[in-house]
Amino acid sequence: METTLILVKPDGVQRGLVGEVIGRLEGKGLKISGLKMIHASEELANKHYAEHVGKPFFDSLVSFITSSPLIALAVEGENAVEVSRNLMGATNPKDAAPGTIRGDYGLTIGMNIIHGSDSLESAERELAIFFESSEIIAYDRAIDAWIIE
Ligand code: DAT
Ligand code: MG
Repeated sequence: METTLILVKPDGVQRGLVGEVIGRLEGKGLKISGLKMIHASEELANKHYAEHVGKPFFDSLVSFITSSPLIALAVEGENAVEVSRNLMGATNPKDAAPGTIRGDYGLTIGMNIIHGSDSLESAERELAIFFESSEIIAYDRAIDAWIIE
């Protein structure tokens, strides 16, 4: 079973899309195993976006993600990384398919509502940035008997 890091970015929180995003993840059958609101510091943002250091959009990315609170989620399920990336849609909302979160709610690349880890290795690294291990909680859901074969 995989666990991935999802962020509802500051634009998603400001626009009141937290429930919508969580609803889509839950509706798909994924399970929330951790959840918190954070107003990210520059230090945390630099760590999270380390792979983008030096890119032309890095400074604006850090200033956006630290501009207002975000919601961090640990999301668990079979193929959770790939499944949640598919729910998110393409990085640039203008190219994201309708029916995806970015396709339905985003307009420009700098404000694309949601982050999701892009691999299991990224998920492990990013989850450790946002959550203590004790904040990711293992529990059973009765409904999983009707979601997972
Ligand atoms: P994703 O969020 O789909 O994993 P990414 O990891 O390549 O995309 O980039 C991280 C974020 O940086 C992305 O959600 C929005 C921003 N970004 C990426 N490419 C950009 C670009 N060319 N111009 C401006 N912002 C960009
Ligand atoms: Mg990425």
